[in-house]
Amino acid sequence: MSERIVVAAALVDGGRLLAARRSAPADLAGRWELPGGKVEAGESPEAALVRELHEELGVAAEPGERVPGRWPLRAPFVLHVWTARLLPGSAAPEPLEDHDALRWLAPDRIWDVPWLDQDVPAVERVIAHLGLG
Ligand code: 523
Repeated sequence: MSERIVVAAALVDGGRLLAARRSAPADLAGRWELPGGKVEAGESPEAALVRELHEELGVAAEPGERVPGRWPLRAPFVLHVWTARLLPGSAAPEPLEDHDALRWLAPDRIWDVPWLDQDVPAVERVIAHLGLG
């Protein structure tokens, strides 16, 4: 089966990184992730990122650049990460779907939350890429 990309956002505002706590499915609930979702057929990763952030968090966001790396999820999914920022005038993020809590993490707080196992190496790469911390 061919690979399917899940895009996730390193959404940064004022030097803090947004983390979202999953509310479903049961095996992922309570763990924290970089918010995002599956790229649909015919959709660019950037468009998927903007769509997912709008659906899940109610924000208007702009993708930046791809954070180098790819992290395998349950087959056939592979996680790709993009930087993103809120557009001027965007609503503040709210946990509308899939999440039940959000936190803006300052660099010295990033490891305070229990990230999904598969997000840990991605978050490490985000920190290095953005020079956070
Ligand atoms: N992950 C993951 N980390 C991460 C994301 C955004 C997603 O491990 N940062 C995993 C969780 C799911 C799969 O990727 O197993 C798909 O993510 P999901 O459920 O957020 O994708 P959606 O929102 O596109 O899913 P549905 O619309 O519910 O099909």
